[in-house]
Amino acid sequence: MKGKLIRFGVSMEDALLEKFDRLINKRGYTSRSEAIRDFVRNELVEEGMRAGDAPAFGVLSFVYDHHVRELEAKLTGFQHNHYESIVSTSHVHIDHDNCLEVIILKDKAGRINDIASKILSYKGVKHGNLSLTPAEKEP
Ligand code: NI
Repeated sequence: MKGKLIRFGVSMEDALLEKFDRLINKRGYTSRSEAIRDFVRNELVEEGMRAGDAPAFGVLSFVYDHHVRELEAKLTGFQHNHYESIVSTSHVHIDHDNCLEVIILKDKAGRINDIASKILSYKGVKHGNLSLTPAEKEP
């Protein structure tokens, strides 16, 4: 599939860009554009796998700064709104500023993905990861 190439600008903190450049260099990319295209494709493939109706377990882990205004209240409120999908939540105080939260979810894969995406999109949630496991054995 060869489409028209469109140029767009990306703004990033210098420290983050430096790390990005080191990462793509390590992985053998010769340009930022090539790396970003691949990263976007990978995300789209992942998204496709996660959109399904199949029952699944999800383990969502993420790090956040608990000083960010209202973030803890938002995270707790959101989880209460989805209590039927959430099996358990663990909280670890990493240091003075940062918390690690691990949430175990049980629902349809697509539903778990929607919940996880929303949590990871909150301002102050620094990074996170969702791991999905089928809840039913393959026939
Ligand atoms: Ni904490």
